[in-house]
Amino acid sequence: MHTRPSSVVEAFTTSCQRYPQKLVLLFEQQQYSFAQLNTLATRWASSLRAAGLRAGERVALFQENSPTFIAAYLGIFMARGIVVLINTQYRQTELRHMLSDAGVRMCITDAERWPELQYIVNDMPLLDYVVVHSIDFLPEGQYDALTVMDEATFMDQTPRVEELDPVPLKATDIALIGYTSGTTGRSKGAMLTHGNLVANSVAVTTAWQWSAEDCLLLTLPLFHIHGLGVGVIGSFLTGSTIDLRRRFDAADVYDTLLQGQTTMFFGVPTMYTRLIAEAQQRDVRPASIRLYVSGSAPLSQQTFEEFAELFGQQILERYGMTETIMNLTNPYEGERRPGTVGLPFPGQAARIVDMQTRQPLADGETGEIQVRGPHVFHGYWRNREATATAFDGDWFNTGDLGWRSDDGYYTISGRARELIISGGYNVYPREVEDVLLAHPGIAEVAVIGLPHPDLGEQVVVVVVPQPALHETLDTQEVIRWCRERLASYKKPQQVLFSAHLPRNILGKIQKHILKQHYERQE
Ligand code: MLC
Ligand code: AMP
Repeated sequence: MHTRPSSVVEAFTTSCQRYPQKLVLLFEQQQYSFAQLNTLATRWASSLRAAGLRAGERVALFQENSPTFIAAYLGIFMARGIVVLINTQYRQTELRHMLSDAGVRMCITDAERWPELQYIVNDMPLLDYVVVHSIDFLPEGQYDALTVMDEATFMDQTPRVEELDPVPLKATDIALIGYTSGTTGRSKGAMLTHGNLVANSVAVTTAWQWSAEDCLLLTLPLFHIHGLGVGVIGSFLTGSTIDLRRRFDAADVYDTLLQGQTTMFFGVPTMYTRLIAEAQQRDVRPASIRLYVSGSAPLSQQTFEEFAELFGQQILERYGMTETIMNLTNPYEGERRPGTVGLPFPGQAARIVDMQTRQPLADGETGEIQVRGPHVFHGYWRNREATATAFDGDWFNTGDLGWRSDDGYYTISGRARELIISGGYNVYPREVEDVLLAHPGIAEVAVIGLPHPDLGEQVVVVVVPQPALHETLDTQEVIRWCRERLASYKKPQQVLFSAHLPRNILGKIQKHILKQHYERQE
């Protein structure tokens, strides 16, 4: 038994010492051994330091999956910085909020993202460095007190160093901030420590029998804890290989599975429904791999069964969230029970409490799921109030509703907070409503989630137009308005017009009535 590393860097460098020549990362035509990735990450760290990054300062990663993402991620830790994760689809308003709330000092982005970022950089007083990679030519711009550089120039500004002299990171040091929303529209930065990430990774890799022999096909975006906190850190810890893709593509995944080097695949349910559709068009089936995992959204029994029939394997469903990384898992060796999210990972605890009394409930009774353990986050960034309400002593309130069977399997049955999960991305109705209410042609609006065959749930808006302007407001205009102001996955898939919205005697919109009404019409 090895001693537990105290940081993500120590987990990685321990594997570097053990397996220097082993491949840790495959991406398009490139491949990196542990030693090569270490050299690259160390160069990032020394360049960040040379650019003035100090311990505890925040560096945003706003880019698509690439080796640069992973090297910069490690480099920021080696330089003792804090990583801020940003969804690549975010538009100006979302970027402005997160970069200013986190007080981001540097941002590492790519050519495709840079034009969107460019709009707001001058409004971020703390931001003083932007590094753009995968760009051939950086157009000149006027940036007050801001340095914008391409990756090569940034890396060349510092002498080559093979080793940094790091003051070892402690388990209590903050590693990253992931933005997530609760009941309000404004997203909050969840702070995960190095100790949280490593402890959860030890639990996950133990439970799933993950070893240095594994090769993980990773198509999930690296700006969420599913891809990064589970996929990347688990691979560093175990000394295994990541076969990274820019993004998910069902045909490409299927072809890769047919080649036979993959041992694990992690996905959201939408990816599995698309893999089933892909299999239905193919004559050949991939051989069994060691493990298929699904999470981030509910996996339907139908998908579980169709996949088992076509691929001859049961998907292992697990449950997590940004604040706690992974919470519950179906067993690797025992029964994988469809419709459930399994049992707590080793070293972590869960329970169900009554929504009103906050007292633990008996098996079979439905209440809020609470979790406790070394994986539970440090709190919300600069938001003591939100942190205080998120905890009940040392139990974290997940905001998810569920029940436990008498043999310990948890089932998620709903959510205490308003949330739509579309293709594994969370959409908070309130945020979309706030954006739509600013439209001059909209008098009232309600955003609800309805079932969707591919995405699980879809964003649906019910609009009451301003009487004088109702003729100019159409579906296209509502979608265009959202698209300009929000990440594209938050835009409505359906726009429904209504003369009024059902409200209770206090004036609150009764969304359950709207949902029932439109679900019946589907
Ligand atoms: C993309 N689009 C979506 C969408 N993803 N719309 C609604 N919901 C989604 N999830 C839209 C884009 O905005 C775009 O619209 C169009 O679809 C094509 O974009 P794309 O990038 O080509 O989409 P696609 O490849 O089809 O993406 C689907 C997907 C992706 C399922 C591969 O959504 C995905 O990678 N999801 C994983 C999310 C994830 O990692 N979640 C983990 C969160 S952590 P347009 O109109 O602009 O063309 C967490 C904790 C835990 O939840 O337990 O893990
Ligand atoms: P996020 O805030 O983006 O980290 O999303 C976390 C939320 O995703 C959880 O609170 C759950 O509501 C949901 N979630 C994650 N995994 C599952 C799962 N296996 N089944 C149902 N919901 C899930």
